[in-house]
Amino acid sequence: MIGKKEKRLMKLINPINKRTLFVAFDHAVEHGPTDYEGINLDPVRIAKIASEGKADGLIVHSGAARYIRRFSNIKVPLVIKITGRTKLSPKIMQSIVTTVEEAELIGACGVAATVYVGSEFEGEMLERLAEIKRECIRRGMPLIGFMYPRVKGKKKDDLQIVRYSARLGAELGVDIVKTYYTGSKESFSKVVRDANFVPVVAAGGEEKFELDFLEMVKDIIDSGAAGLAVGRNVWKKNNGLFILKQIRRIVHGD
Ligand code: FBP
Repeated sequence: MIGKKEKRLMKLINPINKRTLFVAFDHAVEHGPTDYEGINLDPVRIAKIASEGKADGLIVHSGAARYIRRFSNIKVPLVIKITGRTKLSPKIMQSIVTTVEEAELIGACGVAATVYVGSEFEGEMLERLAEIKRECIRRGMPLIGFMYPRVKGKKKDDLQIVRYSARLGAELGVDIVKTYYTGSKESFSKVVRDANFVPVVAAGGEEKFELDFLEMVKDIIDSGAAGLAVGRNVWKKNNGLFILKQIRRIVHGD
């Protein structure tokens, strides 16, 4: 019999091609609205793009999720980010900001939690990951681990530490690992191979020229990754919906 978790996962990952495409919109928490001056940060606007571009999920915090549910009838599957931090704090750490119970009440198909692997607060974040997993298991809720390296003196997309971080997520039992793209399909295929018992998705990263970004998407898929979670390269663009549709064509072939 298919359990709650499998049913939810089937909404987030295409059960036939095993691929997925998320739109990520947790940036106003992590970076603040002032980093995106001039961009319309209304969650309903972004949810509309995600839905019309047929994203497999939209990653948002609980307040934005509630707002989308209340003020629109957009049907995109929601993944609720349950950890967070602001860039105003010097601590490289994410706290639990929403419970799995709350995410379930809002109707989420999954929850997402960040671990800064290698940060001096890694221990606390891993303990919190254990608490989150316990609740996810109890409620049949898929967990996406944002396994993000934060090692002093190292670039965030350094291959060795990205490989280590992705593998850590797989070992610790998250359902989907999301991590930084390492810049080439050859290098990212190592990340995917190391964590090959869970789907691995790449973060989109900073805004790029459209064609360069689409080239990167092709490389991500050719590396064997399950897909990607794209934020700025969609909702910062004037033609975000058009770009998302192009990304979808590469990820899912339709
Ligand atoms: P992008 O496609 O814009 O990179 O979004 C992916 C994401 O993981 C977001 O979910 C998150 O807010 C952001 O990147 C974090 O980026 P960073 O760790 O570089 O601050």
